[in-house]
Amino acid sequence: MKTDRSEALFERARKVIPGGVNSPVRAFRGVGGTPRFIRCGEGSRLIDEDGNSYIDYVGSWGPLLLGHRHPQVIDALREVLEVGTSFGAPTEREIELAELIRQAVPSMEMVRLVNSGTEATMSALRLARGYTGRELIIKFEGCYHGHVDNLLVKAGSGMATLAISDTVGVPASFAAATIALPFNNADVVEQAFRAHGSDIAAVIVEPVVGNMGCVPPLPGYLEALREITARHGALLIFDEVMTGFRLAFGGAQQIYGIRPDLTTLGKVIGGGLPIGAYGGRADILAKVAPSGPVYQAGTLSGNPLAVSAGLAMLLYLQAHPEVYNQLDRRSAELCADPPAGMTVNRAGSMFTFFFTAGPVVDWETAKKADTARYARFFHWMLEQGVYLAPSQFEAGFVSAAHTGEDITRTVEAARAFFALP
Ligand code: HOZ
Repeated sequence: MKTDRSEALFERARKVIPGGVNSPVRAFRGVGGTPRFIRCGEGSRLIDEDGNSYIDYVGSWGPLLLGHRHPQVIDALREVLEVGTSFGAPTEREIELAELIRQAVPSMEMVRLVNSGTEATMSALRLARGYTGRELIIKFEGCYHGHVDNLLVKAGSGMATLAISDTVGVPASFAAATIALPFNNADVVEQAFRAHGSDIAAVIVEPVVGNMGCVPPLPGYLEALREITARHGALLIFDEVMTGFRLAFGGAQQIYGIRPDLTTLGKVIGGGLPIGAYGGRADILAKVAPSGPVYQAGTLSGNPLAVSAGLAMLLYLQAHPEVYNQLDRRSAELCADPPAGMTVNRAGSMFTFFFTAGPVVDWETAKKADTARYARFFHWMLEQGVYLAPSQFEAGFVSAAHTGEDITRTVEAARAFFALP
């Protein structure tokens, strides 16, 4: 596979952009080699600057449920270009999107649009503190909620991939306001509340973790978080940046039947454009300025391009609920019959091939994975035209644009890797 142009671009990028990339994981540091510079995407495919075509299982890290350049999304964007790209003033479409989100995710009685998942979690934490008058936050090891100071403690995604200490650049007092506990263990949460209960503002969790690889909750775990937080007057925040509208139209909370107090959403509600949202109980959201004293703002919040693309994708999903069955079926085919020594975790169309015998239920068990072997597998798949996450500690995503043939080709490429001497 020819990669001359990607190599030249990476070299050029490194002179002006830290590490040559605008977000760490895409630099391929977890797997080595040169990141592919992408020229375009179409359906299930990415095409790089050397003209190589890949079946894409990153999907812009989740939001491209319908694949690249879905016609309905592109048409919506074209319409916006005719009327203006940013106003810094309210528009009717923002209300439509908020109403649609509330309809899909009933726990989000009120919704505030922001510009990214990071902004959404940052704002949700501030709101949780403002509402409860408490300071401590519980998060879980290996969960990643964006690059918010408080939440970089024992974080997954790029922090796990690059093994970066969680305190560099983060004031110790900020980190001290976060209690990081093992995921999927309700007893340690109970103990933390016993010790600090009246100071804990919120528990934030990815209901299905995507950022240490895909790790679903064990039966009863999310229910226990709901019960413990309610008993202690703390808020339960579901970070559904990855799972929202992906596992089901109503996200993970629909699948697991849990009503969190607050929910955060990310790029999925923009059909892949930059956007995020936080929302939840109306009495809590009433504390957000200008209704209340918890301040949060942004010129690009509710940006017409992102809102219109998101509305177009979500309306399509609402009109085509069968998409979720298709995603589930294709993902099941992709994840069937893992070879010995490998653990495949899957929740709907999120999956991870862990290079460990498993089971993988938390960060301790995820980090047992053989990352060097994952790197060899990743490069083998890339050479066969399959683009997986460039880190063992990320989830893969199937989209409605993946065909049966894409899945067959991917499975054959993976089988060939395991047949290597
Ligand atoms: N942290 C993101 C995935 N969990 C990766 C974002 C990116 O590199 O674009």
